[in-house]
Amino acid sequence: MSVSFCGLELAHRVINGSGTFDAIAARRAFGAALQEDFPFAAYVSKTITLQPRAGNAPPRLWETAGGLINSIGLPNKGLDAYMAEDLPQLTGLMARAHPPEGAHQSGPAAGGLGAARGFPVPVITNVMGSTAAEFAALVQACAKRPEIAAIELNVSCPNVEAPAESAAQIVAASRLATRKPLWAKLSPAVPDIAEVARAAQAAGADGLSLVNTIRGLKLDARTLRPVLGPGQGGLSGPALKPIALAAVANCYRATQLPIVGMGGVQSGLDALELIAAGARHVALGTVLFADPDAPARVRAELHAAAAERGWRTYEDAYAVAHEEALSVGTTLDHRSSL
Ligand code: RRO
Repeated sequence: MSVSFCGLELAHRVINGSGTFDAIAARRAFGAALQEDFPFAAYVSKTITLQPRAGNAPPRLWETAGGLINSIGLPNKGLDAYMAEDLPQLTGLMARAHPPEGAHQSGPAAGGLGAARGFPVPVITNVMGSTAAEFAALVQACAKRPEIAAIELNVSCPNVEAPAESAAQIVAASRLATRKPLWAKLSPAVPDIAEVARAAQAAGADGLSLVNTIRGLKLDARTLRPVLGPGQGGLSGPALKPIALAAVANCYRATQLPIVGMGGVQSGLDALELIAAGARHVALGTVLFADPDAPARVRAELHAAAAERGWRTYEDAYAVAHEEALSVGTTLDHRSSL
C-alpha cells in the first residue's frame, strides 16, 4: 500500500530536504546501486532560480553545538539548464528507483509506516524567485514538464533578501500558473507561523514543508568577526527540532494541510514525534551530511518506535500529540487495543 501526499503516491514516509542530497552526484558515485536502493520516497531538488547563481563566498558551513549553520547561497545552474540537463537525468534515475527489497515488511510496519513496492520516486522541484512574478514564471515552466510531480515554493531561505510580497501573495501568483501540487516551504522565523500557513492555504497551497532553517551567527573565537563568508547563515540540525515540532503542531491545527515535517531529525523517534505533531511525511537534511545511511536507519527506527507503542499503522501515530493526554500506564494499553 502506498501513502498519498497531495495526490502523489509515495512508497513510504521519508523524503529528503531540498539541497541536502544531490541525486545526480550520488548516481555518479554509487552507480546503479543507488537506484536499487534509493533512500527516499520522493526526491526534492535543490532550489532552482531563473538565472544561474554561483552561491555565496566561502566558508559556507559551520558546525555548531546542536547543529549546522549554512550560507550556501543557492548555487544552481538556473532554470533553463535545470530543465535541459538535470531534469532528464533525475527523471531517468527516479523512474527506475525503487525502495529496497528488505524494506517491504509486514507486521508493525504495515499499513502506512512500511514501504510499498514498485513505486517510482516522484521529482519535486523546489523554486525560488526574488518577486512573486519570478516565482510564477518558474512555476509556469515547471507546469509544462510532466516529469515534475509537484512544486515546492521556497519562500523561506534565510540567506537571501526576502521578496517584497508575502508568502500568500507568492502562493497566489504561483497557483495561477499550475494545477500541479504546490507546497509552500515556510520559515519558522515569524511571530505566528500558523497565520502564514492559513494565508498560504487560502491562496491555494496544497501542502506545507515545515521548516526551513533559522538565521544564526557564528563569531570567530579570537577575532570575534563572523566566520561564514557572507556573515550569517541558516541554523539546522537538532537545535531546530523543537522549533520544527511547534511549527508542525501549530500549522496542523490551523490548516489540516498535508505537512512534510523537517528540522533536526536524527532518529526514528524524532520522525515519530513530527508525525505525532501532524506531519504526513518527514524529510531528512543535516543528518545526511554526517550519516549517509540515515534514511534506512531512521525508517527502521521509526517502525520500531511505533511498534513499541503498539501502533500498527501510520494513522495510529498521526497527530496524537493533539489528543487529550492519557494518564501514564493507560496509554499503551489503550493504543494497542485499537
Ligand atoms: O542555499 C542556501 O543557502 C539555503 C537555502 Br536555498 C534554503 O532554503 N535554506 C538554507 O538553509 N540554505
